[in-house]
Amino acid sequence: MGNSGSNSKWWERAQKVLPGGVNSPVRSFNSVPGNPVFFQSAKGSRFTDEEGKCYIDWCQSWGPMILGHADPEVQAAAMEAMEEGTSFGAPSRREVLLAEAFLNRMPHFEQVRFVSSGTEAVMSAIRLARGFTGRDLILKFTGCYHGHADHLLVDAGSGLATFGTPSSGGVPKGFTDSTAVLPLDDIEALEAFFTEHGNKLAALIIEPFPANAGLLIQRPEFLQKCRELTTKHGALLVFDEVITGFRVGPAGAAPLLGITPDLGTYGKIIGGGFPVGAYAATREIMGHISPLGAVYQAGTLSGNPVAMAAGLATLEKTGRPGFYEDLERKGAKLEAGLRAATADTGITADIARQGSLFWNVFQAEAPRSFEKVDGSRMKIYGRMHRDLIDRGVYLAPSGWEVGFVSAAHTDHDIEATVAAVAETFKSWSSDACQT
Ligand code: KE4
Repeated sequence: MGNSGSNSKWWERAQKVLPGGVNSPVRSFNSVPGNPVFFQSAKGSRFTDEEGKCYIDWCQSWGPMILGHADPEVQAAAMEAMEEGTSFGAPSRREVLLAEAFLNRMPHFEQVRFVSSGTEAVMSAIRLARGFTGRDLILKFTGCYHGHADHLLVDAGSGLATFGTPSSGGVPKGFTDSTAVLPLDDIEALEAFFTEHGNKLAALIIEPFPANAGLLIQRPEFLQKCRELTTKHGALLVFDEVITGFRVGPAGAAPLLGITPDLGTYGKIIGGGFPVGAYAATREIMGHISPLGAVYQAGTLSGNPVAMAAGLATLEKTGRPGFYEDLERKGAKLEAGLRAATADTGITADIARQGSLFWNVFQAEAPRSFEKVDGSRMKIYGRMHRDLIDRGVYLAPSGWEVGFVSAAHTDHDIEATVAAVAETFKSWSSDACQT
């Protein structure tokens, strides 16, 4: 298809016309050796690059492709919708159908609004929480990523709550003055924060399974404390489920944890590979969003009919009996294989996993907070990433990101991946950089 050329040729051209050669920074291979491979096409668990080389893909477009790439039913649904037009800027039945399918899976919510990205979903949910409570302050956690809205691009030291200082250029200090940041997995710090600031807090936002600084699985009691303290102080609890929604279970993390958030944000899977984000809450809270209420939010391509069709086909297929059980079986098989491949190699490593989300971490025990992630070990991840690319296995090009098992991954894919990892580690044990 097209003049394929080589990865390096496309990379050279890309850097001339796209900042950093990419349309999203994490694709740039900045934190792993080598340069990006250019995807030419993808199908199921695999993709082919511009040089015709095939890879087993465990990044899966960062989460949307839970069915695998180019799922035939999703493709057909999108094509069918396309034949009826691609964008109306007016209500269409598919928006209602996806909203109904979404809410059927989320009994704790009564209404949903579709937007075009996870960032937009989170930005809108925070604005809604502030409008609903009449308060400005929001609380996030170090290591949690909620998209690139200015007030959420905030970082902070660990330990005590600090008021956010922008962790991105171009964000005025004032934009983050109302964003507080705490470390994950620290109940004392959380309680101290609420004692001092609880009655000023509009919302606490958290990824229920933080998956943007590795997979930092939280203790249930920490998440329960977030729910208890937000309720006590009249603040809203926002679960950012852009990754976990429809990923870690039929309805995502909330029902799995037995915690009902006030607002949820979604993306990735609900678009089936097309740009879709969403936020959901009770009718009471959603009643504050325009055109019903004073909180404004809009979008030209929100509820795009083709994207709705792809999302609907994806939700329908993931709703079939045994879908998540099969994902769990494959996730467990991959985890067991990776652990076996590491055993007796002298390499210090662990695997964090929640269903079909997994993280290879070169530490003795997968940490629960950003502060406990040993960044110096990411170079080992980078070495593994490079060696696996050479062996036709593609992981996320950053040790801070997680891997995704899809329904399209086969036992053979898992066995081939485990064999490639074992071969890689064995090749290491013969050289001085034992890790
Ligand atoms: P998008 O705007 O990228 O659709 O969603 C932002 C977002 C919000 N919340 C969570 C929990 C997220 O993980 C994300 C986006 N995730 C990253 C990968 N870790 C997207 C990949 C990228 O930035 O290119």
